[in-house]
Amino acid sequence: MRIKNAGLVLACCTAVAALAASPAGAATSTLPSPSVSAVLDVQKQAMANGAPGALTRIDSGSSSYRIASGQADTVARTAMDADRRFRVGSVSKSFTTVVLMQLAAEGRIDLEAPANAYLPQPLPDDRITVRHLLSHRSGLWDYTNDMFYYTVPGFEEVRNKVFTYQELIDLSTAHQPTNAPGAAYSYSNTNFVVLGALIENVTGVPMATHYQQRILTPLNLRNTTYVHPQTAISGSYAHGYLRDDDTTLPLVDSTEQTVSWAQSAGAVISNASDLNRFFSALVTGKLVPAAQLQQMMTMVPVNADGTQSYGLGLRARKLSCGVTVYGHTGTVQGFYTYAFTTADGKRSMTSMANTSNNGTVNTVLGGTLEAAFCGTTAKATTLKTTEDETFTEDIAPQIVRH
Ligand code: REX
Repeated sequence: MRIKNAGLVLACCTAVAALAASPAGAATSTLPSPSVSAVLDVQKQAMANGAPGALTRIDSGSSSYRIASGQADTVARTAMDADRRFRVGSVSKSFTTVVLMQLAAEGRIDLEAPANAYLPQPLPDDRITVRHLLSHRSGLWDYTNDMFYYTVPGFEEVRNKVFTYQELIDLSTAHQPTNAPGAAYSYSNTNFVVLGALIENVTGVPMATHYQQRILTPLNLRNTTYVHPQTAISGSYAHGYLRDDDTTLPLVDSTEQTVSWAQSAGAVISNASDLNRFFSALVTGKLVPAAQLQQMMTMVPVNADGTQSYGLGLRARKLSCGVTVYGHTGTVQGFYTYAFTTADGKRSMTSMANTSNNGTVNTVLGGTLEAAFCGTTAKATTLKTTEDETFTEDIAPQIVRH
């Protein structure tokens, strides 16, 4: 892969952009060319709404675009760059799904079987299947609703904690389920914590080893690690800055934490280059056999207009230019991530803003999908600036989070 760094520095402000121009004819699909200026516009808007910085990397055919704005570290005043590592949050769910689907292909796990057939300690409802967990249709309550009801106190409470899977599952099953198994989509971290417990119980092998042997080593993802419960991020990384519920208070540096509250649902560390390679490899069949991939990519709409949908550990977004992209989003304290690829894996994009608990920034950052895949600025509706107007499909309608 050829990467040319034009190293454009915006004179006006803290924004720095490093990008490679795509030569004519290099595009490998019929999509419009990515719009670097639209990406920069989104990054600027993310910063105007409170993100210290943002990064985007687009890999399109043989060309790569690396675009960054603002700061990776607000104390050292280090500029953001698109190679930095960060906590990817729920993008980890796609990694966990790959491990699970490989085990399914090996005949060791049946997606239609009750999860209880594989767990060391049974869930309260025998009807919950492995497929229900992978598609967020188990009805298991998301324990993070309580854990992070008060954002910064909730975070500080768990920041250095190490949980067993079972402790997290018990926090969930202390609540009534949100729905009967299979009856509805209700996004819940509990599902992917149960899957971690299930995979480790069936194989006797820790998730860290599965990720390494089944994904990171084969794809040579050298910037991707799963170091739970270590708290530091090694190498070149972006600091994460969590916003308090009292938005007049300063941002909290939330970089260092165990992420034990998420584990197989959200504790992977990576960078944009590796995430692009991961999703491109996934959709082109380099990680799971065709039958399993087809199941992962079979989508059910999860919002009213059908532009957002969920498969198995995989999201899809239908964009304004008609293209559907596949990947995942992530939120972990201090970091918002979008990582998506086209169905043919020929164009991939990862964006990260180094703040969280700021729905406006998360919504704005989603505009990099339009910029990267449609070459356009995001629709006005996705760039609204009040929190009330932001929407995430991840929070069940009956749940109130600060
Ligand atoms: C926990 C709250 C967010 C963070 C969460 N993260 O459930 C999972 C994830 C791992 O990535 N899910 C996202 C905190 C939604 C996804 O799939 O895209 N919020 C924050 C609060 C709110 O504490 N009171 O914003 O950092």
